[in-house]
Amino acid sequence: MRVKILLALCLWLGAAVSLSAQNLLSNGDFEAGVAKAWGAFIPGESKEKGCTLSDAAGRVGKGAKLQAAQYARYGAANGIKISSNGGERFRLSIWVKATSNAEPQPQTAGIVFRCIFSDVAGKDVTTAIGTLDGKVYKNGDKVEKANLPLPKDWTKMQMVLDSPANATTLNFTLFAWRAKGEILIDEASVEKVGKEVPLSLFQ
Ligand SMILES: [Ca+2]
Repeated sequence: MRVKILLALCLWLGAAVSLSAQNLLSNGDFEAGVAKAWGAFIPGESKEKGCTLSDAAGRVGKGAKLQAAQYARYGAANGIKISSNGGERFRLSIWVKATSNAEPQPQTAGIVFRCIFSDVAGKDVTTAIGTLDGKVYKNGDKVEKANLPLPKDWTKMQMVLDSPANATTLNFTLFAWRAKGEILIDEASVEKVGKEVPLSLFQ
């Protein structure tokens, strides 16, 4: 009897493990500290705006904090190597929360979630930009006109994308998109999923 229960438990645990897809992003949960696998992406226009990426309390355990003294576009970046054959489906997600001192520049997206597939030479093949209302855009032009409030509670942002042929890297960046103050991030994930998972529709 005891053996049967043990066997049933092993089968149940095995099924549970195979059902939950593997997170391909190194240190996606930030438990090893933001210095491992993550880097601050601060474009030239934001260099003088006091932008930093540092450790902070997360939604679960440790997380990270984006902080800017002035309205700035900058982010936290990570990435994975992928097959150049294309056609692999990935689900990307991250949790975000704006602190009480965070403020978006009026008429901007506040926070965006960007995926760039790039080739072996580092050239962008496909770009996708997700906004807080769940929409996904092919470039940043429309994002500039979005007018979205920052989330005061932990909020999940997600995209499902197919990798294009010739892309060898999936670049994952969570941006403060012209916001100042502190934005918390945690539980970033990139999973390979089946074709039954619906793709994000581009605007
Ligand atoms: Ca965490």
